Amino acid sequence: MEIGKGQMKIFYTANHQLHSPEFEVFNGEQVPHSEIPSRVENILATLREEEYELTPVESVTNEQELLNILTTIHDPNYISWLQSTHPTEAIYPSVFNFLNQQLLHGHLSIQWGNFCTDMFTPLLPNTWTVALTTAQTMYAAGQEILNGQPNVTVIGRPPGHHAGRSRIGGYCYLNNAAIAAQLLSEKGTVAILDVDYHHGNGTQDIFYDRADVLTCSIHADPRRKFPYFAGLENETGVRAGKKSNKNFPLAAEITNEQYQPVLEEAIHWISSHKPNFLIISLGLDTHESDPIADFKLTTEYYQKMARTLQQLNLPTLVVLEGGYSTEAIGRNMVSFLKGFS
Ligand code: Q9C
Ligand code: ZN
Repeated sequence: MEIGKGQMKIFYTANHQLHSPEFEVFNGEQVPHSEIPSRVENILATLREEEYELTPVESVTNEQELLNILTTIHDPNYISWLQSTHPTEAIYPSVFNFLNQQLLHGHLSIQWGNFCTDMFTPLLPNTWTVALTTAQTMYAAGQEILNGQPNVTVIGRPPGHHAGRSRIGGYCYLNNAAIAAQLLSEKGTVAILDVDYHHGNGTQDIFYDRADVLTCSIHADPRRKFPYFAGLENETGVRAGKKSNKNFPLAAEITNEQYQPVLEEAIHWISSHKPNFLIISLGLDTHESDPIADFKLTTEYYQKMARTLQQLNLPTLVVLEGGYSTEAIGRNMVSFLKGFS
């Protein structure tokens, strides 16, 4: 057994393939969807080759507790609509609600426009089932941390960090990191560090007025990349959450050498707030081969990234966010996991 394997418990969602979007809509055109089952299948296959022990989460065993958490971090109207709506085909929004009155009438493509922000995030017949299983997996992972397991990783889909309190998008439906953060926040201060290529706007939104969950994101500058409408340095939190959010927007083609000092600055910011728990929103779309992104991080670098994160010396929950190279994503995840010892 490799160093570190025993210290890291890995959960995955066994049913993720039931959520399989075919296309997204960009400028009126259908383009193949990037957030597809082969992402997670490639990771699981690579982890099995490397003889990691994997624990599947197959069913929802804590539905009431999950719904309590979900209606705390998300608008209860959104959660109840998602839970009770049973689309028989893929639903894409047609009109977006800009007043937030949530008049739930009309075709499902109108109703979906109450809650979503873009045409990249279709509602599919099994979206709720799969997203809720991933939520259950996050709950189980959070419980492991509370039971004293030092490091836990969740390999799941769909991702979560673009899902905000009442507006979701960017391939995300329920905010997975926020589910675990809400659970852990009952026992201490939580820091969420988002290293996905894209700004973690949903996570920022959910905790923007709270001091008990710090949020920090390193990402492509939103002046040129999704989510476009959030992610600048001057977004630092409000009310009780003043100064509890930190953003690091970066230029294109960032290399390992350019990324590392930013990561160290983020870690310094986090440690100055003395949190009790760390959640890593791990997007592997920062890799040099990613088809929708333009950073230049290498496979080897993810090991160094993980070692750097360990300097915080905190119980750590890692959750997969983006990463769209279905060839490299498994190797990149293994490299990251090897950095834990
Ligand atoms: N056709 C996450 O990484 N823009 N979401 C796609 C490419 C949306 C990314 C444009 C990117 C969303 C979790
Ligand atoms: Zn991303």
